[in-house]
Amino acid sequence: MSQSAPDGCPVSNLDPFDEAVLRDPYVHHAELRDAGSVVWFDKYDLIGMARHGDVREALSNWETYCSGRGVGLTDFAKEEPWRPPSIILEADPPLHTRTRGVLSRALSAAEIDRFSDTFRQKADALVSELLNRDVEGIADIAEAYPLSVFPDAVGLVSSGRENLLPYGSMAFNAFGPRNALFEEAFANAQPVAEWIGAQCQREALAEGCIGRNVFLSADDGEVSEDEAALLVRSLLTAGLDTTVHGTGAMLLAFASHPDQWQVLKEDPRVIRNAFNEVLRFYSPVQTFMRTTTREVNVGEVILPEGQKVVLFLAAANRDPRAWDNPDDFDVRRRNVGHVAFGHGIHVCVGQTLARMEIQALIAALVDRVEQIELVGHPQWRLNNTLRGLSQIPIRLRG
Ligand code: OVV
Repeated sequence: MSQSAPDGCPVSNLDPFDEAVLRDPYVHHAELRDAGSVVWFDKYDLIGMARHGDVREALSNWETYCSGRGVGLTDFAKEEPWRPPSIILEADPPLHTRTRGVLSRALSAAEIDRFSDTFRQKADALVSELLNRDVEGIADIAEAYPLSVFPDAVGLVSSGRENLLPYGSMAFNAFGPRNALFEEAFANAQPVAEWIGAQCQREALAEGCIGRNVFLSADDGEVSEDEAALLVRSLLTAGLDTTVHGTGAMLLAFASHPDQWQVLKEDPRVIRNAFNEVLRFYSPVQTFMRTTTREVNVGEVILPEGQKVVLFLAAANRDPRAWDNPDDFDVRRRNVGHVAFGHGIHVCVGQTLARMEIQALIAALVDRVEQIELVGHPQWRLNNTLRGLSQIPIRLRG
């Protein structure tokens, strides 16, 4: 486009947001990793990193690779973001340190533990209802289960929960270019965004729930009332589509690897590691971006200040430089160090909640289901950032 590649930087003509690439990214990820530590995408004036070591280094080095200019293609220093920026995701220290502290407390293990019995009961009830029937795994499980637990945990009291998934889809598409996926997601944006805005207010949230508890930090003077509302917006933006995609990935992984389901049946203590393996293997969040705050050397290549850098979490999670047989789904492998939740100061602040939700569902399934049988063809749902299914016809054989 307007700029040109830094000296010595390999150039790629790939559009990483092309629908064919999003549907089947693996050969492209391998090419990007093999090209070098950094690659220049001509189409977007964008640097990419796809190797595990480089992605981890960029995620660790928040002073050089900042988030305050946005974690998508839009550089907030130059272009208007689609909504007021997130004060945790799209922020750097010292603001990020303060807001992160507030959400860390609202989402701490002690807070989340209060929901553990409810999650398990909802999961058990759903599995009983669906056992030995043909089910549409995404609508009936991957969407239905998180929708049955997450909005209540946050404390949403009013109707309109059907707006949550479309809003998440908008937010995750908005990290990419203004392509057809973006346009489609934003076709009905205004009523959806308005509803979300209304749910972020203190009065809209049930006493004692996670969202309402964010406002306790406003009472303490740690954040303003408006900041508390923006942090609830973060919960609502990031908390549902992610777990829906994680649950769908879990179903796909075990439907296509029945031997691995038997490993869980024999030893349910493997569930936690198995969920990490699902995340490593499918990386529901495929990419996040950063912007350089200074000139920085990456190997032989010098990146200028103000350079957007896309970090391919999914490619890092299957980098043969970091993993033995990365394309094998192995619930017993040592998978610590995967970057599906990110890494460093911005690592997913809601992961305790996400894990508890999905592990409760896996435990309920392990108890009752002999095999998650694939009875039709899975369909991919395309998004500029998220990779997951729109459909997976399965039978839970008890
Ligand atoms: C889509 C997304 C992911 C993570 C955090 C947020 C949004 C936020 O709004 O803070």
